[in-house]
Amino acid sequence: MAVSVTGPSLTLSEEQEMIRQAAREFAQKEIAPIAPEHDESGEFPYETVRKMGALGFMGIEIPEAYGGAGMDTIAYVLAMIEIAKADVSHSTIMSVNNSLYCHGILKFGTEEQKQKYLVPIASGQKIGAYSLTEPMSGSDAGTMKSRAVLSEDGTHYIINGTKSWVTSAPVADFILLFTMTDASKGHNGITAFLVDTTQPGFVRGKKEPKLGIRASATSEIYFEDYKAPVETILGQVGKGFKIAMTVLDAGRIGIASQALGVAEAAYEAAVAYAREREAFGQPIGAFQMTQQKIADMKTRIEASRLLIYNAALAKMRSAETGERYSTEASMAKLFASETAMFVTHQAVQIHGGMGYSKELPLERYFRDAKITEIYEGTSEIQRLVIARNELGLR
Ligand code: COS
Repeated sequence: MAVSVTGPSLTLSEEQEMIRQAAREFAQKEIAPIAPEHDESGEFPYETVRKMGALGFMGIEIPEAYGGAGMDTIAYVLAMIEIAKADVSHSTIMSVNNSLYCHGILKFGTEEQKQKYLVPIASGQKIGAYSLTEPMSGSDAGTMKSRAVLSEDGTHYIINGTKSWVTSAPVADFILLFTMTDASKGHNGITAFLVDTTQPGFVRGKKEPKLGIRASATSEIYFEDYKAPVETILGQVGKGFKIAMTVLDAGRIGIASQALGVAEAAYEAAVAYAREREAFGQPIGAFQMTQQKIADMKTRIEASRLLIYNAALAKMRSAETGERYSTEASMAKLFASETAMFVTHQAVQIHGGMGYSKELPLERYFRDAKITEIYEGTSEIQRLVIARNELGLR
């Protein structure tokens, strides 16, 4: 008997159904089999990431004219769920490329910047990253220490400082960087730059050894008198914080989707195991304690899906109205990431000793799920965003 993981909550278009199928087939055939060895070795999966680019998964919402697949946010979340279901690391690389990098350039970039910095990344020939966090500035993103100083002739900025926890930094060709051009102005002193990682003054730090998403490469980066031409400013000087936040709203929908993907993978494994595994003369699924777990897992998964679709639709409407969808994105990320932790935890428990063994992917799902409650804004930050918006405190 098949496990139903997609409720009739949204009628998909032919195009959306197609990308879901394509992502599912690719993920199950090419990503799932290599995920355990990349988790073990921590090696970046260049080959499958290149193929994801060829399939259009690295710039799903970017118009074809700029190298993307020209699809909508629902298509993006469907593909993300499928990729994450096979491997969260792959979906992390995909999410940063799509929403934290490409989305920002499409929204705020000039035509020239789009040609140079968007086309190669959206088409998957090159890899993009996003860099906001610093060693002493994570959740409190407005307090960064890195600095960009305008040259005397006004042609470029000299950037110095350290950024940390930069997803894909060890492999990125271009990075969307947020740094301070006028510290006296606080949030309004932050500016976004498009950084070319082949230029002098850009230095990569050591790769972070991580609990999960081990095939997605993360590192610190250092700017040592990096020369950023004024043409590489994204948007306007001093508008970087708002760009960073706008882009994170989009990113959070991607993270919610990857959380749902890993939750689905763990849930399907748990249901199959509960049907097969016997104890005290009957399948463990016949025990009410197991049934309670299954019911709660399934309910939270489907609620996550609805919140994700809701956020995706809000983002699509926002393209017309300009209205923010921060609350919808934060609710989706908050609920889906906590669901991913809940479901992977319960799935390990249902599997007992086997859930703890590296012979099955459950322990990897459990480790990978944790990051979704942390990056692109912790659960605490999502609650803060939702509550502030509801209370009119922004
Ligand atoms: N879209 C557009 N503008 C936004 C925004 C959003 N989602 N969120 C905030 N802003 C604007 C505000 O409207 C405000 O503008 P004005 O100065 O014109 O009023 C400005 O940005 C400052 O906002 P605020 O005062 O709310 O900033 P805070 O310092 O209080 O920080 C939070 C707000 C905590 C929400 C923000 O710092 C945040 O999201 N932190 C988490 C960062 C994160 O996710 N890091 C992970 C990076 S990726 S691993």
